[in-house]
Amino acid sequence: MASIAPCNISGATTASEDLQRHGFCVLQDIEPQARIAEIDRALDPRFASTPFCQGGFYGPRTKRFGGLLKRVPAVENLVRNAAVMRLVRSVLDPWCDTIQLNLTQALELHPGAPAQLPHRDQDMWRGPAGELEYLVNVMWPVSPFKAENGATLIWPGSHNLGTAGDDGNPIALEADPGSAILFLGSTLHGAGSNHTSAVRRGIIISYCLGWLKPYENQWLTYPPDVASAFDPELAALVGYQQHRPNLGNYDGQCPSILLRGEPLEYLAATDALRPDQEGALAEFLRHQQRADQIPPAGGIVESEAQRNKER
Ligand SMILES: O=C(O)CCC(=O)C(=O)O
Ligand SMILES: [Fe+2]
Repeated sequence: MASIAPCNISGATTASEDLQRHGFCVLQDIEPQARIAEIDRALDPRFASTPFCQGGFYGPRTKRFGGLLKRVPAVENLVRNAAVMRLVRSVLDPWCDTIQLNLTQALELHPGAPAQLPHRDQDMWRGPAGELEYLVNVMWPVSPFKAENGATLIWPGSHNLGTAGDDGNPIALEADPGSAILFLGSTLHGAGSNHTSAVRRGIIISYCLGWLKPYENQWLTYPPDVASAFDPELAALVGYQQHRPNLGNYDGQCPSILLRGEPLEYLAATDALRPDQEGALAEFLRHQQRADQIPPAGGIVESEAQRNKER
C-alpha cells in the first residue's frame, strides 16, 4: 500500500479542488501544535478510564468517547476552525439551510489494532447515494499519523460512487498534530492497523446537513444548561437553531430560546420558512383574499366565536 504525503497528490491545486477531485484534502499546520498538545493532555484521564470499544466497526484495541466540547473546551477551536468551516460549508451548504455538528470523538488505536472495515460515513443514512454529500469528516491527528501506527486510509477518487467495497488501492494519510485531514461522507476510508508499540490518538469532528439525525445526539450531549455557556454560533452548530422550515423547533420557537433563561409559557408558534416558501405563501394569501367566496381566516374565527356566544 502506498503511504504518500498529501502534497504528492495535491500538486498545485487548492484544498477545495483536492476535496472535490479526490474526495479528501489535508490542511497543513492550521492549529498551533501547543494547542493540540494541551488537548492531548486534557484527554489523558478520560482515556485512562475508558474501556476498549466493543463491536467490529469501532474495532478491537480501540478506545473512543464523544462530547468533547464539554470535556475539553479547547476543542471549540478545532470545531470552529475558519479554514475547515469554509470547506465544509462549500460542500454542504448547497443541500441544506444550515449545517450541524455530527460528532466530536476522541479515539485511540492501541498497539495491535487491526485495520478498520473500509466504509463511507454517509452510509449511516439511507438516502440516495451519488447525488449529494451528507457529511464532511475531519480527522485531527493528536499523535503524528504514520502508515505504521494506523494513519487513516483513504481511497482517492472513491467519493460519490455510491457503492460499498474496495475501489482500488488506499493511501495512508500521514500528518502531524496541527494539521487536519478532511474527507467527504462518500469517500471510502478506514483506520489503518497499528503495528507500533505506541498508541495512535486522534480526534474526529464531523459536520452534516442540518436536516439529518446526527451520529451523536447533540441535544442530549449538550443540554440547555451546558449549551447556554456556549458562544451563540457554537450553540447553533450543536442544534440550537431552526433549520427552515420549522425543523428542530421547540414549541414553535427557535430552540435557542431555551438558552436565554426567559419564561417559555404561552408563546405564539411562529413560522420559520425558507424564502421560496415565504414567496409561495404570500402568493397563496393574495389569491385567497381575491377569491370573495373564501372569507379571511380571522373572519371565520370571529363568526364562529360569535355563533357560540349566541347559543
Ligand atoms: O481512525 C481513523 O483513522 C478513522 C476512523 C473512522 O473512519 C471511523 O471511526 O468512522
Ligand atoms: Fe469513518
